Amino acid sequence: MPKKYDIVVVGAGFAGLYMLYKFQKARLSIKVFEAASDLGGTWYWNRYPGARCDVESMQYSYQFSKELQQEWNWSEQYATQPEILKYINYVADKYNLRNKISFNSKVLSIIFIEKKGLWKIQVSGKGFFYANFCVMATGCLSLPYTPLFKGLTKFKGPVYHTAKWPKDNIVFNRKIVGIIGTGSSAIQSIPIIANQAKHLFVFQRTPHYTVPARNRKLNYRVDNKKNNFKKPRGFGFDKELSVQEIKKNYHILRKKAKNMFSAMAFPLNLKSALEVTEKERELEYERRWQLGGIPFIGSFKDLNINKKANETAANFVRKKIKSIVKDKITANNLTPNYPIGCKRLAVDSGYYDTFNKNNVTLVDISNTPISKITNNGILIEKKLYKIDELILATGFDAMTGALLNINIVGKQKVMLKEKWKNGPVSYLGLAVKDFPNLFTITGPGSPSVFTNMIVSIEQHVDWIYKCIIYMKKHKIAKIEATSDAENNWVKYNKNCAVKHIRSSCNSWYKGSNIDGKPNVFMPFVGGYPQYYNICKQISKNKYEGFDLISD
Ligand code: N01
Repeated sequence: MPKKYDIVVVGAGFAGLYMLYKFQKARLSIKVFEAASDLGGTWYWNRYPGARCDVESMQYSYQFSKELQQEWNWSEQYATQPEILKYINYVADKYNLRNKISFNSKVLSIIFIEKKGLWKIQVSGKGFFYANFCVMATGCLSLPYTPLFKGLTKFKGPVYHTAKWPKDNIVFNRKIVGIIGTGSSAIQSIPIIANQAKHLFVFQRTPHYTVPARNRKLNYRVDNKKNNFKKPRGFGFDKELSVQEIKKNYHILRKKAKNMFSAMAFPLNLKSALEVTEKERELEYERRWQLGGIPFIGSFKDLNINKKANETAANFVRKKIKSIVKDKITANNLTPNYPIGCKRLAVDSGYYDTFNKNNVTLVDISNTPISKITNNGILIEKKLYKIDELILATGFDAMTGALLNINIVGKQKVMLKEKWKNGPVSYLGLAVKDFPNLFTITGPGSPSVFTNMIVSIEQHVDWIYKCIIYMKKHKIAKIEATSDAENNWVKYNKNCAVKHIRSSCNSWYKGSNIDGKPNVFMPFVGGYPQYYNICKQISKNKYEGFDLISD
């Protein structure tokens, strides 16, 4: 008889770990299965050169524990992948969470056994387990995507995927390197690889917008008498603000963040880009460009919802590209023609400037896709680009990939794969009809990738925790989204997306990066505060939109 747990969690990244922490004292048995050999999720796998988070470190961290928040010291405004991994490990050790995690344990299938009213979980190499509840903490960007390039397996040299980077210290000294893709991962790694490689060929299908990070060491003030916390614009965006001042006022900044669309605190201009003079507009864009990071998109309140307003910001960045990149053809090829922020805005350290280096060549493949990969290079029409090593920065099967990679079968043998064949449908991005007692942390249909992920993770875990404790207290055995609630949520999601700039171009938000994936805008784009209130109201109304089935 397989071992039975109250709760099985899939994934030991930020979400799985917090889930474990939350239920540690709940007198419920809980087990986490993780495919990797250690903690970290995204931050375990994405070890490519230059990998760091583009949400400020002091925001991209847990807030469930005041003590943890006070004792951990980040070194830079934007933390590197190794520092984030160190932080996750610190949290696991501090709260003694490791002993409930089974590593090297890939979940293959999760099947609802109606007779028993339990989920049966198959784990590679570990056998079968039963659980009352299944919580998918599988992440939004965790299944790497490798396009079906003809000849890829024939390439003689090493092939790396940014999202599955080896643990060894890979250095590209004296190598001719080809990188395919120009999304955030490529944008972060290209400047570093260009400093090492003999030559770097960047194969670009679509140019991406990116703004400078202006990353810096955080300010640990020795002289604590001065108080700069008078009118904080948000965490590290105040260069004067010391870590001590931020920590003293963490609750104010965290609250400010939760009232923002993206659950991130940064200065937001409440004027429309179209109500100010051109001079004022340019000044604001320049100020933000100098400030660095994601706040650029907060230059005016309507950049995400008004195409004309958006065009003013897009034009500013287009001009910047042309002023930085000296070669005119390269500059033109690097200049996007779609709205800014439609594909996720990237944050870089010297990206555009890298194309001024003699050892870097941008290869525009927008009209002439890669014909094939040969044993020693990349063939574009008749031209062979000879390379020693190949990097695939080709992204992820986002939002649904990791979930559908597991054979999840619900009531009456409904397969999640089948149910989502035309795109994901869910209630709140948290639950799916026909899949009772199964929750998806930051699932499609929730704000997830449009927010500071840690805030959204904590909100979902807290909600699930409250729900399970409520069920125990009221002797409820099963919770399942109703058809109506699910349909209404999907409809509402669609309506929100139509008005938003982010649904106006091809991107992984829509699944358009993957051949054959349904073109459906997946994240909820109504903003974190609205979403938070909806979830809160639903639990307050005794789980409105869910069927609750007693023991
Ligand atoms: O992936 P992407 P990513 N032939 O999908 C190209 C997060 N992230 O790993 O745009 C040629 O953005 C594709 O071209 P196109 C962040 O949310 C966060 O870079 O589809 N090219 C594109 O250029 C980010 O948005 C951080 O035309 C092909 C690239 O590959 C998300 O992860 C850091 C191709 C893929 O770009 C994904 O970023 C890094 C083909 N057949 C990532 N197929 C932080 O800082 C695809 N491409 C937190």
